[in-house]
Amino acid sequence: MNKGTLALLIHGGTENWSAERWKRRFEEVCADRPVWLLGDGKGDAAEVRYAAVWKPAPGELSAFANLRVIFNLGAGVDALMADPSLPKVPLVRVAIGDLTQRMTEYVVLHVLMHHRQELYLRASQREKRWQPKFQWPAGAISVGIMGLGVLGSEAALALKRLGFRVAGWSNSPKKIDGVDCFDGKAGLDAFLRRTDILVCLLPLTPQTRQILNRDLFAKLNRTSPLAAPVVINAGRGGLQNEADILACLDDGTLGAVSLDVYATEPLPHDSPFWTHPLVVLTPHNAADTDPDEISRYVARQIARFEAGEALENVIDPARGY
Ligand code: NDP
Ligand code: OXD
Repeated sequence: MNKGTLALLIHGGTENWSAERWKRRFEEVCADRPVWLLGDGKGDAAEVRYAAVWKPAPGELSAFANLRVIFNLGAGVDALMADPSLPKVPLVRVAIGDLTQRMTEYVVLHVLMHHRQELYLRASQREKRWQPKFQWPAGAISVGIMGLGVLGSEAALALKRLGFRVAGWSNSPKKIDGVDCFDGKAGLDAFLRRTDILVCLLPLTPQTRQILNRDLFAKLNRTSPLAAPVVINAGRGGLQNEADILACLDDGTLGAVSLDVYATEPLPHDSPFWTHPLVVLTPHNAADTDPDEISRYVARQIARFEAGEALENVIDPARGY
């Protein structure tokens, strides 16, 4: 029997994420089924049962009338959810240890960077200035994580182990050992009030768009042991109001930011973020996941599906994540 074709819809990406590289990987891990790269012109759209996608063009997936499952090759599905023609089949996202571990590294790195006054110390080095400032212990600093899902909960535990006071905020109530958990609109202000370093690991949905704005920044701990609160965003650029970030850095509402994601990516050359002394910028690589692991994960999900088992990490279309 002809196994359902897996179609790959891959756009953009680095050499390691190129369409051809993905095709070779999937041919290896799905050796018993045809793997069709959209654009190579050889496949029959009616035979396609599965699609693995990275930044597909809006409408592209609607070409497959017999599609059963869509696999997004990343964790965030906001771009797919914005496509009104997205086929109404299960949409599976990536949630694997390799990605989580890399995001935890990013969060720990940037929390420590701000806690240990790295911006000040690097500037001192450039100016040959031997002038250490008082250093608070980790236990004096409250880190607040927006989003206590796969990524946020793991980062929370790692920060807890380093001695920080850690809180988190999510949609539904959570219980995580040693982490103060807040939820819903009603819990947001209390969560912000105690937060010195805010880490955002939310998905981008209509409810969270531009949630990182001046009103929210003004509610962070105004008596922070850090000179002013710090924001770290590795969720999505659409979560942040970029004009507000710049204005709040300039008037002291915020002390510094670390940004991995932006409203427009790649970040335009004329963005003030590139040169702002209080911005630590990375090019959306907080969790640059191993593609071999991702292709094996997708192959495992297809095997589960065909064995009649439940798919894992399926998006809830009503919630949008
Ligand atoms: P999850 O779906 O596991 O977790 C999302 C969390 O956000 C959940 O705790 C959820 O609450 C909470 N949440 C969602 N909406 C709201 C809301 N309106 N109010 C309060 N809390 C809310 O996602 P992941 O942890 O796997 O990933 C999070 C995001 O990180 C991705 O969507 C993606 O955008 C981004 N990402 C960025 C990467 C990068 O390299 N920069 C790499 C990978 C992901 P609840 O638990 O109650 O549902
Ligand atoms: C993702 C990402 O969503 O890379 O996985 O941002």
